[in-house]
Amino acid sequence: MSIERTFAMVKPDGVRRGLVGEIVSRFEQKGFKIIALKMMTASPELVGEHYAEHRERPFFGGLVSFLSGGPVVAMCVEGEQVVSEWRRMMGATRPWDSAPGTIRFEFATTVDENVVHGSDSADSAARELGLWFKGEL
Ligand code: DAT
Ligand code: MG
Repeated sequence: MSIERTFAMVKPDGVRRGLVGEIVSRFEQKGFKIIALKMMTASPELVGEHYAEHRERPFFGGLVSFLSGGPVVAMCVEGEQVVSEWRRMMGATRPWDSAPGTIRFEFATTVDENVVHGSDSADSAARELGLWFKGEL
């Protein structure tokens, strides 16, 4: 058994489109445990820190204004292999590369508004949970 925690998020496009229930229910149907969940509007500073690895990319400015431009739903989710499993449930970054049945396949058409976030490794999960749920877990 390898019980892990990951950081998951419904991005502003997902919240705006009323997909929070759909996405939360995927965790529940799968059997993963939601440890914490909150709706919030993130500051550009928090989003910039969250996406620090992309700071030099041409899309960084747009990414930060999109992510800080409306409420998101931030979650800490626990379960066996949940870091990689949630990435699999989300689908590929570019929706046209994502597999049928995944969230990005079913609900997204563009890479810049792709509905959900999930940590890409155990180290990223620990870092991102520390940022978004500082002192709360
Ligand atoms: P993921 O969200 O699958 O972890 P990532 O870490 O490579 O993908 O990129 C983070 C986010 O940045 C991604 O969800 C959407 C945005 N992004 C990535 N590549 C992009 C691009 N070429 N143009 C616009 N936005 C992009
Ligand atoms: Mg990423």
